[in-house]
Amino acid sequence: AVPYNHKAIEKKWRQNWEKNPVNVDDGKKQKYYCLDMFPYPSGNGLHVGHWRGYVISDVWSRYKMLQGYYLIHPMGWDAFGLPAENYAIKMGVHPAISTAENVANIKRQINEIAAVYDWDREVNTTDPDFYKWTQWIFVKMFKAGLAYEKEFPINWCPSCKTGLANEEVVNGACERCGTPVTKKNLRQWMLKITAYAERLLNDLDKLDWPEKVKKMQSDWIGKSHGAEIDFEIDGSDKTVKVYTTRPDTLYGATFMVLAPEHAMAKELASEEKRAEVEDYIFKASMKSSVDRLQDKEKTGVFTGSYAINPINGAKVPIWLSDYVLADYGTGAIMCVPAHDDRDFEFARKFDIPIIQVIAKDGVEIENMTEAYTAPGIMINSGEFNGMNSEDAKRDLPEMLEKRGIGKVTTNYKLRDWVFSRQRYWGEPIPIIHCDHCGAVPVPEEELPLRLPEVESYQPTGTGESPLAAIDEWVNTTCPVCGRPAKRETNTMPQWAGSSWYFLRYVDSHNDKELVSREKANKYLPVDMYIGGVEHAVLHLLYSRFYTKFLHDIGVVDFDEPFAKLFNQGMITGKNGIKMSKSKGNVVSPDDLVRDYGCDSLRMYELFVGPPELDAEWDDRGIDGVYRFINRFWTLVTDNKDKDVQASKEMVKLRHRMVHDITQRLESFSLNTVISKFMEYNNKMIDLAKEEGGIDKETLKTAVILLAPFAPHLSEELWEQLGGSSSVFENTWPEHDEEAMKDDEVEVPVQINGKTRAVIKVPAEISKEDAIAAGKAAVADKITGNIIKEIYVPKKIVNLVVK
Ligand code: ANZ
Ligand code: ZN
Repeated sequence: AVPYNHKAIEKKWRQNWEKNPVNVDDGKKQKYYCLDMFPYPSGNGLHVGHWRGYVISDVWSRYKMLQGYYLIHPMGWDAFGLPAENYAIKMGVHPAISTAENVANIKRQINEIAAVYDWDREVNTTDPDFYKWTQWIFVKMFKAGLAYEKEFPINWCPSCKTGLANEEVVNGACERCGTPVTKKNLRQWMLKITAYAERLLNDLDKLDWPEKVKKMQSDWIGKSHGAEIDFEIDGSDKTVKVYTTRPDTLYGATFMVLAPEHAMAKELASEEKRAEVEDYIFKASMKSSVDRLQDKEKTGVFTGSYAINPINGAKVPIWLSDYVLADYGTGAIMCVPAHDDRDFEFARKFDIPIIQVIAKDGVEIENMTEAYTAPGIMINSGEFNGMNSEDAKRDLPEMLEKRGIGKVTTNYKLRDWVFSRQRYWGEPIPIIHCDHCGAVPVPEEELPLRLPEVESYQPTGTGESPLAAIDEWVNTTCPVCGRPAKRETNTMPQWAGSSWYFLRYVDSHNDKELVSREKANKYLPVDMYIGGVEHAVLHLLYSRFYTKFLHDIGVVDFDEPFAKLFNQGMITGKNGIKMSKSKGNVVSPDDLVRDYGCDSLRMYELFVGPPELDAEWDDRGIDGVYRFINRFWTLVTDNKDKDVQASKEMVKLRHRMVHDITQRLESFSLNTVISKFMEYNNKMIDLAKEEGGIDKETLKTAVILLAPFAPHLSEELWEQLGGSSSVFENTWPEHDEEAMKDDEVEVPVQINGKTRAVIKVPAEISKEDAIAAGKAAVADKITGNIIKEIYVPKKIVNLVVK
């Protein structure tokens, strides 16, 4: 037989697919939209880790194609952002040029995977035809009151010299460069994602997503129920509002803490405390968020003022401390050291009284060494004594509301989205500032507002983007009153384009609309979204917000973008270290493709482990997959011309193979699909030997089952088996439960040579199972100890009893 030659076969079928695309919309098929998270076209190229996600999504896509769907399986480029700009600063190359080079390079590398991407749908977020719509969405949000300006201390990366969203700060450091993030007071464009908090939370129920990701989103949205309680300031007619989720502990509030940024922080300072308070406020403002988060030791300053606990009239000192965040709740808290860890620590350090109001098992704890945070029975709480604290927690807010000292509230951790960047390589925010008319959007018909050329990409560090230096661009006229006006010079964050790109794929050449309603309804939403889990609270939340907004303004009819989500694990280098150029542990796919072929590498990418888990890469393992492919090749090519009738055994094997492969595919257990293939391949080889060959239908079935995984090989073998068109024109094989069953045989069960019963068992039953079935059938007839058990396959079970 002709040996397997991956080079020739893969070349042949690539050319063939180009001429005769296998995924076509005949208008009758149902659609299936399988989406990859589109890549950032970096200059580093693809390594075997990048392959994994693309292979997983392609296998799934080809499987869906074989199930008869018309596939939406697009690819594009998330190409705005800091790396291209940093490269421009270093090398002096315009980001548009380096981006185009990188795109061309990565596209070539992605094509090596042989995924069925529909390149006609390709999008690039830096293409004016694309960002026209990114800007259009912004204008619509502005008109809907969801985009607004605000000056406040934002997260600031001193190295990238730009503001960052909360989501871009990881453990207090810049997500991009790892530099500790500080605060800077800047005018920002904000998107009011908080207006969608409740829907973003509730609609998680609709989604077939990993529970882990849903939990991360709901924690990020962070809804909590509690009360706002007013504390009067002693000797003043002013009050301070606190937010608490534990109103049941109100009697135990022995002090109050305000965030240093709280509006009343300064005025609460008494004469003798003023200098100390101002010093503390200043120091807190200089502290980076890392320090604030990581400080082990609590710090604080007493303001010299007191508040009145509204429930019992107790006078409690008011402190400032940076463990209270300015932008959560009311920025002020009532402190209950007996029942809150942070308050306990603070009270211990500054010698503030601790009053226990919840008793553990009904008894007061003597000499508390730590806060008691669990529920219990209320004590030292006047009229509430003896009540269960959980009941009080539920009922108290309403009671306080009735007495006019509080209000039932819910709070969200989710903040509005800081949407401006002081950088060059992003979509210009389409706003014009007019002294008379305020912020005015660029008229929709004038979009796209093109990013102008600049001389220097260097961030200015003054809080203005490099665009601010281009006078001819900045100076314009107001679209409303025609007076001289200035353009907004901030650009959008990288997330802007990726928040909606999946919509554009289904109508990527439309120059009239973002997407036509007809196409949107026909092809969207996305059925399966595949990508890394690192996007759980960033991109995946923003996309949901954008989709809901576009739904609300009537652009699309659905309000969730991604019905199903799959997060693949990472491929790591030795010892689980992330593959990256900087770590020097990158494995390039090129040599492997050259030596083993694309099909082998595709299968090996899956074989390395459960797709949802991280897997350590080891080149050597690919040999096993390559051997399997060769053995399968030989099996098919050796047997394709024999005219063999399928035996009952072979039919059974075929149906079981269809069943096992399909079931594992359906449950996304793609690594075990590969091992099942190996197992069935061996079984087919053995049976073919026994029976002098293997029937065509079994061979064809195996070739179709393998097609999503090894498409070139399958096409070639399909052709050799006499198939007239592509293997992907077939429909996915179905199994027949009846045909999968083992034959049954009747077996006499003897005790000491005497037949006592007859059992029906599968012909291929194991010895243990046959004897167990035999024993059960004659259980009431066994009178002594069994000293020997015999099973002659398909003939007899004999028990020797003494
Ligand atoms: C009194 C109390 C007693 C509290 C007790 C807790 C335990 P979540 O669940 O995260 O919403 N808090 C409120 N605003 C804060 C802010 N701006 N910065 C820091 N902490 C703040 O937490 C709400 C609880 O966190 C609130 O309930 C408040 O402390 C604190 F035994 O009030 B609690
Ligand atoms: Zn004007």
